[in-house]
Amino acid sequence: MSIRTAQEQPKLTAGDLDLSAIRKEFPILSSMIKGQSLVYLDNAATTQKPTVVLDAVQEYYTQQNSNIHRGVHTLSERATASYEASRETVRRFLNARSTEEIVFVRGTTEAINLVASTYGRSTVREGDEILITELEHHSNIVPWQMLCGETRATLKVVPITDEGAVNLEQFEGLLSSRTKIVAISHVSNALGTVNPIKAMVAMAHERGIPVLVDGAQAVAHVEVDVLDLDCDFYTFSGHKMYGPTGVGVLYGKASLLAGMSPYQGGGDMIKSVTFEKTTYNDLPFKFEAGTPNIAGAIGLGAALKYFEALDHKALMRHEADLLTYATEQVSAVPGVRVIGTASEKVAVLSFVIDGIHPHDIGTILDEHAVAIRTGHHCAQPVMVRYGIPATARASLAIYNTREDIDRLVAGLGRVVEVFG
Ligand code: C6P
Repeated sequence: MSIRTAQEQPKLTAGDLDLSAIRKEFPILSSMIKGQSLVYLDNAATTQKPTVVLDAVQEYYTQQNSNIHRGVHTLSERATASYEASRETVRRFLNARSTEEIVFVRGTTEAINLVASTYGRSTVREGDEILITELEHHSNIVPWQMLCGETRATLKVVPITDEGAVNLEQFEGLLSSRTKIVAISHVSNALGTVNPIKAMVAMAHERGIPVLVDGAQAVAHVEVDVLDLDCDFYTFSGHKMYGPTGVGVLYGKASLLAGMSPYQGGGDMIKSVTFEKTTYNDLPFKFEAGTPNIAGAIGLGAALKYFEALDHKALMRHEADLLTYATEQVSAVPGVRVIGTASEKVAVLSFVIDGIHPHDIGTILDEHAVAIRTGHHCAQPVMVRYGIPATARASLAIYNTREDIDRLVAGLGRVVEVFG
């Protein structure tokens, strides 16, 4: 990997934002791929990491490396303090009431499986229903399907419109006395649609139904306040939020978490063990069996602090401007059809080009050092809804620029020349 020096980078701004300064925080963005500077537009799959996150992980391993909640020695105390400080950072970021409500997990997928396996198994019975939407990621479909298989409950699905929005009337119509949990994405990874979570939670709560929100694609792009949303569970992954892989968060209302059985058994989730009986630890430790991803949690804390310090209004304006620009420019390429045109959408531009397979689009773009994702994006029901096997997806982050979009569009021009 060769790195261009900062002096060689052109100064980039967007409104009041100094994009050059932001980009300098992310070392990998200076990479050269196949002799050209990298254009990274696969942020919905995973975001790049700023130096502060890389440093926090390195600092943990070089100055604190030790197990947590166990040792009385100095390193263990330091590591425990850093890990628990990250939990407080997550609490503040989500505006949760207490750190008891913040469980560190491997990521969104594990968080949803945890809720389905514990809360789900204890509350869902034969004849009950679980309500999801047509735009869910597999991680917010399969755990509920597995639960339905075990309990003989039924998975109900709210359809989406041609634009890719959830129809609220149909959503409300599908809530019934049989519905035991609603599980919905805040933002769709395949379409970019932002769901009106607050209104959906209110509708479910009127009928006493708890709501889990899959926030994997939301946290880096929209403001999340779990008290304001009033959702019962909120999940996200560190790696889509400028943090490390292998760490994520389950927020749950303490009143619900307290009544749930543990997900896994082992160290850290116990108070005492005899062969006859185990007493479980307090929240949130009851759900953190075994040695957790300590470095990951510390890195995630650093990522959230980095993100919190940025000018959010300016960033949201910048991302919205980029999405509009990208949509206009990409739509002008011959044969392009944008998939997902909901009025409320962020950061994701999914599209197909007549007669050209999305994998061919991705391969040619890679020749031009433009990284996008192609495929079904682990949202196969969305592809079925639109009658397509796959899309090409460009997804944005705070460090992307209009120049990145221009490189994408130039690459698409080449795709059309080769395959069109
Ligand atoms: N979407 C994408 O390219 P994990 O893998 O557990 O960190 O996140 C799973 C997940 C759950 N919900 C949504 C809405 C998601 O977008 C994802 C991950 C990636 O779109 C990888 S498939």
